[in-house]
This record gives sequence, structure tokens and C-alpha cells, in this order.
Amino acid sequence: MKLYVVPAAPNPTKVMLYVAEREALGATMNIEQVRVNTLKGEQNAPEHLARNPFGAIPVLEFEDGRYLIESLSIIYHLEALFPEDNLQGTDLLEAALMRDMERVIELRLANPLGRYVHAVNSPLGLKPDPEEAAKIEAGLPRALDYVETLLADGRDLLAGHRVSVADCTLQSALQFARFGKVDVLGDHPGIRAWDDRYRARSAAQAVLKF
Ligand SMILES: N[C@@H](CCC(=O)N[C@@H](CS)C(=O)NCC(=O)O)C(=O)O
Repeated sequence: MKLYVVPAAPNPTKVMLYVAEREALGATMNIEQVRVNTLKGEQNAPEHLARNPFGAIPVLEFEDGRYLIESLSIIYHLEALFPEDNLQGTDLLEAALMRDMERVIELRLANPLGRYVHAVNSPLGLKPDPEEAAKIEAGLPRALDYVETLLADGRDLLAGHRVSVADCTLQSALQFARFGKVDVLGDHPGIRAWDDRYRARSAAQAVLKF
């Protein structure tokens, strides 16, 4: 399998962190990572559009020429392919709660934060959009409070003491904010402490560039 990625972009980083976490737990995935340089526009080159008509990454390519083009589909396919020590929790309800948390963090925090970075200091050079930035900024505290509340019981990681896909999602968004030199964490000491703890993990150190 080949995984098309670029460092710092949130969705590829989420999958790269996931693969690094699973490998640290003992999985041998044998995935070749191939860089698509989005700063040079390579995601819109014909060979990449043949993999993903939307010109986005990550993409997971199979030996038979088929592709997965959504980061979470890639992650959950790898969870199914390598079930031992996966990140899904030990029973169906725990798995559902972990997936729910990941979705909330992605949809209410990571995605808006990505749009915010582009609105204030886009690494891709997009035009600043102060109106859009202000709208997003107004909604972020509620999402940050949700994460802060999760962490208030002293857990090391978002779903407890074991790493979950939600950790990969949140860290990929916070790295993108660092890349864009944006700090939206405000007065959320639990999230800042989680960020320091997560970044010290060997999987994170192997993947994160910012
Ligand atoms: N929903 C998709 C989103 C993929 C996506 O938007 N990737 C961004 C990087 S984070 C990208 O390739 N952007 C390049 C572009 O849109 O030109 C997923 O989760 O994989």
C-alpha cells in the first residue's frame, strides 16, 4: 500500500500519526509514504487527480490500483486490517464513544481551526478573510471547553490512558495552527498540558514537523 501525504496538512498528519501510533504498538503495516507537495500544487497534477479527483490528500493506494480518499476511511480500514491492539476500545459502546468524540473534535474544532488558519495566515497563501476569522473565532471556545472538560479528570489522553484516533485528529489540527503561527487555545490549561504530553510521544516526534 502507498499513502500519499504532505507534512503539516491536518488530514494527512492525522493518518500519519495514526500509522505511527499503531506501529509503536507493534503493528507492521508496510505502508510506503509518498509526498505530494501541496505548496507546489502537486495535488492538482494529472497523476494525483487520477488517484483523487478532488485533488486532496491523504490517499491510500492499494496494489490493485484502487484508492481510499478520505482520512477516516483510511484509518478505519487499517483498524480492520490490523485488528490486534487497535485504537477502538474494548467493547462496542466504548468504540462508539471514541468515534463520537473524534467526530466532535474534527467537525467542531479541527475543521474550523483549519479554516481559521487559512483566514488569518494561510500557509497556502490564501487571501486573509477577517470576517470569516471572526465568525470562526466566536465558535471555538465552546469546542475547546468540550475538550477541556474531557481532560478535567486528569486523564493523559483524550479517551483515557490509551491513545485514540481523536488524539491524532486534535494534534494534527494544533500542528497546523502552529505552522500558521496561530494560537487559539486561550485559557485552556488542560488542552495545553495534553498538547505538551502528546507531542512528547515517540509517534508524535516521528511525524510532527512543527
Ligand atoms: N475529508 C478529506 C479532506 C482532505 C483534505 O482537505 N486534504 C487537504 C489537506 S488537509 C488537501 O489536500 N488540500 C489541498 C487542496 O485542497 O488543494 C479527508 O479527511 O481526507
